[in-house]
Amino acid sequence: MERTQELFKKASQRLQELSSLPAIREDKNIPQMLEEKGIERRDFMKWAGAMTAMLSLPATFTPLTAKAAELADRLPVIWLHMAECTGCSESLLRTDGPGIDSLIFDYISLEYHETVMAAAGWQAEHNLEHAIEKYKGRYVLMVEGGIPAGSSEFYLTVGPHGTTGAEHARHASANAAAIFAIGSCSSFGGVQAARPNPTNAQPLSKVTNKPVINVPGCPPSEKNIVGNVLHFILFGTLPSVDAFNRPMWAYGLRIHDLCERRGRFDAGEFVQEFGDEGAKKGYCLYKVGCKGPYTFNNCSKLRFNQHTSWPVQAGHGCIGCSEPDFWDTMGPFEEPVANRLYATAFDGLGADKTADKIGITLLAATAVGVAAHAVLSMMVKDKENN
Ligand code: FSX
Ligand code: SF4
Ligand code: F3S
Repeated sequence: MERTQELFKKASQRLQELSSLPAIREDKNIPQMLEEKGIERRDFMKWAGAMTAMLSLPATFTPLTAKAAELADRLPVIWLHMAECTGCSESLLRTDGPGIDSLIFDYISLEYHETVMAAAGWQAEHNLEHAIEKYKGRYVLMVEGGIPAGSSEFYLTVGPHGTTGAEHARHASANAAAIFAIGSCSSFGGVQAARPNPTNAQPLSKVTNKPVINVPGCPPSEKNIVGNVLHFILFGTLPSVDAFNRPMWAYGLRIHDLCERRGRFDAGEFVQEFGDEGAKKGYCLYKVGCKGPYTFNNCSKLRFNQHTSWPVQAGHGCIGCSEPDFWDTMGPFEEPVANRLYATAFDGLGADKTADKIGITLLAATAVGVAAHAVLSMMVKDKENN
């Protein structure tokens, strides 16, 4: 209890301090902007309540989360793009009816976001320098995409001076208050870094020597992106993280732990092939390749597009997109991993035969979570060496 009170006091003080900083715009603030967009106070508070729960904070923190969202324009966001598909930005900004998350984000990242800003060329470069200078030491840097690091960094250049992606990211990192690698590409290298990684794409954490919080997923949900900003506004510190520098509040549990099909898994009810009777009945997708038992993320709880759906709900297994090197370690995406675990790591038992066996062995293999991922990586490496 005392600890909660302390945290509450700390966050209140922090918000007090932030409110004395100048806002991005003089003529308007976030509550006004939301009102103009037709968001009612009641809905805003409901949203703040949901975000509070998502950040694993007690419900009493809801007014603070609401205040943090209203003060988001004190810590503007600079968002850089490297080698990627822009799916992370899409995840956040292109929901059919913009939610509170995307409205706030849009508002605070107007200073510099290469996809959504109007400027191009020299003007864009000027805007970036201007934003870095103006908000020195207090902007939040978000970087999307893997970063080619050479034989030549010139696989990726940005803007009229031909600045390399790596230089660009290092330069913007130098004066950031907090740095987030958005998406699996920026967190771990992503599809660019998949073998044979022709551009030697690297995660952001290998390019800058400043601390980087990873927010993986290909793409991550809008909630995981905005939740990180809110957390930083509330506490001014980086969240507690797992072994891969992912915030525990978002990546602390496996997809499998909260999956709506988990009862089917436990009962041994599996889709055998796409389109069969089991698929129509919503059976577990493990046998058609679901990697939920090996993947740490909150998709099964929070879903995407304002909580509408997520891969397993849509009928396809999780492909493990928030795990390091998932392109190399999680494939084939429509075959169960246990086929390989049985056949190799577990002494040649052969492919999974019965549903019971899958359940028992899989649970044993995933009880240690991260270790399961290590087993997969090891197997891929072994395969390559042989
Ligand atoms: Fe794409 Fe972002 Fe995947 Fe990567 O997402 S959705 S390739 S994580 O960097 O744009
Ligand atoms: Fe859900 Fe996949 Fe686990 Fe089945 S294996 S319960 S579909 S996460
Ligand atoms: Fe990715 Fe699996 Fe979620 S594929 S989006 S981590 S369900």
